[in-house]
Amino acid sequence: MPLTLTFQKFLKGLSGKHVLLLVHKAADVDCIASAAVLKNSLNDVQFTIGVPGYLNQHALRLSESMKIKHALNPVISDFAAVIVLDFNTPEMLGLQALELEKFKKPIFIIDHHSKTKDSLDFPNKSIIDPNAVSTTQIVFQILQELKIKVSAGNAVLLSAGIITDSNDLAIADSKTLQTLASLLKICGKTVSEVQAVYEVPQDVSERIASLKSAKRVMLFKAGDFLIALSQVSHFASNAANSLISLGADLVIVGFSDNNGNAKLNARASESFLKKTGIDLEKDILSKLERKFEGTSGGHEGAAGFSGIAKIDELFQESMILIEDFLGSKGFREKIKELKD
Ligand SMILES: [Mn+2]
Repeated sequence: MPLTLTFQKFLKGLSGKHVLLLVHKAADVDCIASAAVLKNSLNDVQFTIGVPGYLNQHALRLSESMKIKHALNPVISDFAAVIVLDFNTPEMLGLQALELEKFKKPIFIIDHHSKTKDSLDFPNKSIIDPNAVSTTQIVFQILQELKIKVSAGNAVLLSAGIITDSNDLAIADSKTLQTLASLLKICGKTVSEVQAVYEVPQDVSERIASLKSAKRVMLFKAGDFLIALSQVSHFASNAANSLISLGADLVIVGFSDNNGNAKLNARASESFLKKTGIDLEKDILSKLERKFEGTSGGHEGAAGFSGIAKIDELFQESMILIEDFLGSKGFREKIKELKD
């Protein structure tokens, strides 16, 4: 049975009703775009786009530039039905997981993530295709099967989901590129014109901070890993991200003022996270609290510390913790400073 028939059947009973298009926590471009396109395309149903928690910065930018209305932390039980988009485990809802698990009215899932043992399972009420690079790719297929015309605006949204979820096309296969080609033809845009719809423009002071942090970088090498430390007083998190894009594996950008108030921002690259299994918050920044007055927060790939300390002392202690961590994981090479 063509995948869309099940969806059509599901929609049939919902005409005129209030249905929630529910995306995952830290909503990304793919899920917001999928929700917006379904809302724009299926006119018989009254849709609300619901976001648990918050949108990531690209999704937020997309929702502003494409005027996508959404409700934060919607009351799930208020709706006649729920369409789950771009996830299939309740855990992806964060604090609202239980609310969905308790929801007894109809639920339909459209997703491209592989199922796990924790996946929600509704026979004949899901389209889960792990071969699709993005949920928007599945949504496009649904619209084609339902013979619903894709407007230029919807083509931009569907393309945006494909581009972001394929890691800027790095993992796009021929089918993905064929789909994208048809969508770009409809909206008459190039890939970079679609990216401009969700990319966040940085103002001049943010860019100055990033460039200064690159100029002031202290670089260390441990085997094939590069660790970068740098100091800027503002926009440290942007600066840390830009040092990662320049090729560092682990970055700590920080600053302390004359009163001894200090802040650190740490970032790790995807490949460093995968190879070492590091959790920046758990393994490094939270351990600074033992030696310095202050608090840390964050998660594996991005974390921060703020407290009372001199920046040099914070850097020094961080490097000791990093060396200990790498040593404990079998990366025994001593960290050496790279001087030019
Ligand atoms: Mn996705």
